Amino acid sequence: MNDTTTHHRICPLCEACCGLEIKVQQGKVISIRAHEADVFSAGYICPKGVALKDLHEDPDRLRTPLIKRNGVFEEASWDEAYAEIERRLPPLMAQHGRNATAVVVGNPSAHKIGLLTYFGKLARALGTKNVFSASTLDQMPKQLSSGLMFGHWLSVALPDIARTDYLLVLGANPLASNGSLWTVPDFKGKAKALQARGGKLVVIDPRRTETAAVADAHHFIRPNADVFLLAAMVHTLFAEGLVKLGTVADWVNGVAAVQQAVAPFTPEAVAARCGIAADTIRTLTRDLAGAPRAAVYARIGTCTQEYGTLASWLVDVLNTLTGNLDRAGGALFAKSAAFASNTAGKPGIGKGVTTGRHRARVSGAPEVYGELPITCMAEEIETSGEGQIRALFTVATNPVLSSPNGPRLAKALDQLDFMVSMDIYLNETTRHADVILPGVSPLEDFHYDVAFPQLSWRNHARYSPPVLPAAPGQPEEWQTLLKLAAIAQGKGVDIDANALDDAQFAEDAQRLFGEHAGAVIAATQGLKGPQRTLEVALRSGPYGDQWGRKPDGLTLAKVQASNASGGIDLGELQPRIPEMLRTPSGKVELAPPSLLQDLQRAVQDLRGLAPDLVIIGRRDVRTNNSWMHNLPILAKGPFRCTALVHPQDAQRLGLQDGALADIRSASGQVRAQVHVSEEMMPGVVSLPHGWGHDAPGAQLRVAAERPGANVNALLDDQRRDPLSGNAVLGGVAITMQAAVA
Ligand SMILES: Nc1nc2c(c(=O)[nH]1)N[C@H]1C(S)=C(S)[C@@H](COP(=O)(O)OP(=O)(O)OC[C@H]3O[C@@H](n4cnc5c(=O)[nH]c(N)nc54)[C@H](O)[C@@H]3O)O[C@H]1N2
Ligand SMILES: Nc1nc2c(c(=O)[nH]1)N[C@H]1C(S)=C(S)[C@@H](COP(=O)(O)OP(=O)(O)OC[C@H]3O[C@@H](n4cnc5c(=O)[nH]c(N)nc54)[C@H](O)[C@@H]3O)O[C@H]1N2
Ligand code: SF4
Ligand SMILES: [Mo]
Repeated sequence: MNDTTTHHRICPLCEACCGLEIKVQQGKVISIRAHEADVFSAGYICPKGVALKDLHEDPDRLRTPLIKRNGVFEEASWDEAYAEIERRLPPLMAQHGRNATAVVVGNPSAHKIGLLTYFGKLARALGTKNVFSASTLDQMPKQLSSGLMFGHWLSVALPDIARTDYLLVLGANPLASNGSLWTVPDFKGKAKALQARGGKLVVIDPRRTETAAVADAHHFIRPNADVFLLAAMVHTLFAEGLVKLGTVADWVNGVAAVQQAVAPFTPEAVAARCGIAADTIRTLTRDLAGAPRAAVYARIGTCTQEYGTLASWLVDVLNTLTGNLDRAGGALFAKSAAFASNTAGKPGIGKGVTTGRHRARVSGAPEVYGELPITCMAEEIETSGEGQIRALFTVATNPVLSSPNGPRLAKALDQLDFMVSMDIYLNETTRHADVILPGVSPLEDFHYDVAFPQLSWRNHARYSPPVLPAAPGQPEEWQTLLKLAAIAQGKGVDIDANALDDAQFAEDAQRLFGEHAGAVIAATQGLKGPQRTLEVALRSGPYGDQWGRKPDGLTLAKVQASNASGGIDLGELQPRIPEMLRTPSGKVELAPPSLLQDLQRAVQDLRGLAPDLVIIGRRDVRTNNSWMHNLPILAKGPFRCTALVHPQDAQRLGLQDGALADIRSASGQVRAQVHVSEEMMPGVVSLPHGWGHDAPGAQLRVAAERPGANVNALLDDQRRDPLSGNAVLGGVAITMQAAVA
């Protein structure tokens, strides 16, 4: 009897969001391959997609809540776990106040609709200003520069790779990472097509990466120098009369202010700082300005540095001043079918963004989009006084490995009075918790992507039903979040998450739809949780059926029905200025005052000397941040946590290929295996993050066999981009010497 069923789901493991075809027999996954008919990813997949089977079956993946009693984790029922939280949290809040609690949310939450749309309810119920996330280890600089320029943090200008003639990439390696803040499955195929049309791909990176290897040109840059290079390129545009605004000319404020601000950044003034010759900077600028259609794209390497927001801003200044903003083949904005703030409210104008509405207690770092820098978390736990963090919720995050000075944070976590982790593993971070609440495996969860269609190379709507049923009694993660929120609000543990959700939905409907609220509630009968939220977002969204007024428009049922045929394609990105702007002026703000002011820091630093030897990070296609080293299919093969060192550096430091070396910084020390590599810029060492799986008490049996070194033990939690609060993850001075046993 052939009882095989075929399912289609998008992959939740990275931002590329590839469509998968999953075959199941007798409740077991028998194969995972690319979904050829997927309208968005068109049959692309990387090795990680296949690993969803290993993730689902991983014996170390938690399926039952754990409660720590006398220092030892014991399996518990959900009722027991909630009761333990009810026993400990409300008294603590009553005694020490709301700001004694904190919540931190991590990367996988962006890939689970239940976590993403319900996490805020827990944060609001706690009522604390101590809200942290992996965003301040990652993309906050781009969110801030986009917010300041275009009025909303998810209005990110995306290269139109299918039509461009010239793509300049800085500090990103999409061949390994599959793209970020740019959902672009099969970057390699698209880059090849660009080259086949006669276009050019140019990469700026301190390492000759996999992406650089397929590019038409690659230039090394000193880590942390992108702001200087980009400012010099903008300077050159003005100096050589290459500025043209193109179709957005009537919608741009601040061109003259930018010209004045970049005056000190001549190519000659920045060349040594960047490690790039002045003539090369001029040529890069002329090529960019001269290409019929061009786009500049930059990611992690440019965000996770001291000038992260400035570099992110200057990328879009270049896009704008070369006439490439908001035109086909340039940098365009997606128009997402659901959840996009730049399709909601009054078109063309908005409140813009404000930061610093409150500040971190110890460092004084400003709030950005409601968050404080994650690197402030340890000191906020350690430092006594009003507002000291005593209770922490972690949601899908592993900051002990992911965040600078992880060892300090690990110690701080032990100082907490109470810690709850929503996570699927007992790992380096969650081992410090008092209660661990496991989430469903992605294969047991329905999904619709909230964030990534707002960042996609093409517009689309795809729905993923659950592939396998969840175990009986296993709540969905949004239900867990609602239960925790209810406990924090003193509503007790007995309250039913679904009833709570109904009540909150009724309130939301009243706020959003006023007199039509009753009709919306009636129209969404039978739906609950994020599925109901999704139905509302789709029907009210820019392609929606507007609750029947546009009968051809999208509804949840229509998107669901397209699942087997690969989803709904909503076409190429289109120009959207001015309609998508949400700035108070209704213009693109090319020269936000806070950025011009911060640029003075870079002016002061123009003559700054870069350290001799610095460390940066990297990604490998078979790993994902800190948590996929336990999956056998990905863990096998060559050891990936190696320190890449240029041959000249290896020679001068007496380091041997394959041997161990001690790497020291002002913050810490690790021992790592050396790999001598011509790929590196001399003076720069590359060590990937997410490793260091040797913490006692973690339950990651495969990962523990080859734990690797934690690069974040070398990084300083006090170094941040001051505007966005983003951590500095590269360009940090180190010394290296051969290890003596
Ligand atoms: N040095 C250095 N550090 C870095 C970076 C770098 O480039 N260099 N990159 C940074 C970046 S970009 C990011 S995004 C951060 C990521 O940092 P984190 O937010 O810590 O993300 P992960 O390392 O992916 O850890 C994910 C956690 O979620 C858990 N998890 C996985 N799936 C689920 C699920 O379905 N439900 C629940 N509840 N939990 C789940 C995992 O067990 C793990 O504990 O790391 C940052 N750290
Ligand atoms: N396989 C895999 N895919 C992933 C992840 C993963 O861990 N593994 N993580 C996911 C996550 S959370 C994210 S945010 C994305 C990130 O996606 P990407 O931004 O593409 O990240 P990386 O591959 O780390 O590429 C960053 C590049 O910046 C370079 N770099 C370092 N410092 C500098 C600098 O100062 N200037 C310049 N110009 N370059 C510099 C590094 O050498 C590296 O090549 O990847 C996602 N996809
Ligand atoms: S590139 Fe790989 S990990 Fe990323 S979504 Fe596609 S299959 Fe999943
Ligand atoms: Mo990330």
